[in-house]
Amino acid sequence: MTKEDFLKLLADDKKIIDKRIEEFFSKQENRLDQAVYYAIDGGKRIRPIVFLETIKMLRGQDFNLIDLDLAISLEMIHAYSLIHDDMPSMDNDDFRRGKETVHKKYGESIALLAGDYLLNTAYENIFKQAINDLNIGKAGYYMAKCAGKNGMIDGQYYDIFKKTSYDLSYVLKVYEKKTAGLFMAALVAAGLSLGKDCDTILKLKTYGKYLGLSFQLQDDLLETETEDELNILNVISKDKAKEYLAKFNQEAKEAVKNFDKNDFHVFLIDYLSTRTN
Ligand code: GRG
Repeated sequence: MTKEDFLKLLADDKKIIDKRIEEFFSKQENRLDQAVYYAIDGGKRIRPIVFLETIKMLRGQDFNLIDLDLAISLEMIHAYSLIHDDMPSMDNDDFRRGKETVHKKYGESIALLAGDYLLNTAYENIFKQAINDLNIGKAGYYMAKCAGKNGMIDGQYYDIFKKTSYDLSYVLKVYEKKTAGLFMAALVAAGLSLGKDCDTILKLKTYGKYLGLSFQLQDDLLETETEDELNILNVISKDKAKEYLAKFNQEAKEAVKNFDKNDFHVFLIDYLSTRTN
C-alpha cells in the first residue's frame, strides 16, 4: 500500500460513513432532529474508520452493512460526548468544527436531548444487530464499558474536576479513559464481533490504547491555549511530549505488527500523529 492508496481508503471510508449517517439522520421532523443531524454532520470519522478497517484486516474481506451500522454507532457515541462536553456546565465552548456548538445554535435543552438521543440511538442500533448475533452483543457490551462509568465518563470527571496541580500520570490516566477509550472500543469491538480469540483481543486493546493516547497527544500539541485545560504541555515540555508521542506510536505498531494485511493501520498510526486538525 502506498501513502496515496491509504489516503484514498480513508476518504472512501469516510464517504461511505457520511452517506449512512445521512440515511439515518437526514429525516428531520423537528428542531431536535435538526440539532442531532447538525451535531453528527462533520468530523473526521476516525473511530468508525478504525472499526471498519479492523474488520477488513481481521476478516480478510470487505465490511458489510451490519459492520457499517456498528461503526456509525461509535460515531454517535463520539458525537454525543462532544455535544455534552461543549455545554456551559462542562467546557463551555462556543465553536466546534468551525461552526457554533449545538447549545449555542439550538439552546441547552435541545443540546442535552440531542446528546441523549445520539447515545440511545447508538445502543438501539447495536441491540438490533445483537438479537441475531451474540458476538455483536459482546462487542456492544465492550463499547458500553469504554464509554461508561469506568471509561470515557470517568475520564471526563477527572478532567473537569482536576486539581490546580496535577502530574504526568494523572494526565495519561485521564487520556486513556477519555480519548483512548473509544479507540479501544473500535478495535476490540471489531475483534469481538468476529468472535476472535483472547490473544487477538488483547493485542487490539493495546493497539487501541496507544493509538488513542498518541491521538490525544497530537491534539494537545495542536492546542494554542493550554492554561485552563488539561494538557500534557502543562506538565512536560513540547519536546518531551513529542518523545512520548513517538513512544506511543512505537507501542501501537508493535501491537499491530503480527496481523496480516495491517498496512492501513501502520499508515494510520503515523497519519493521526502528524495531523493538523
Ligand atoms: C462523557 C460528556 C462526556 C465527554 C467525554 C470525549 C470527551 C469526554 C470529550 C470531548 C472533548 C475532547 C477534546 C475529547 C478528547 C478527544 C478528542 C480529541 C476529541 C475530538 O475528536 P476528533 O478530532 O473530532 O476525532 P472530529 O471533529 O473529527 O469528530
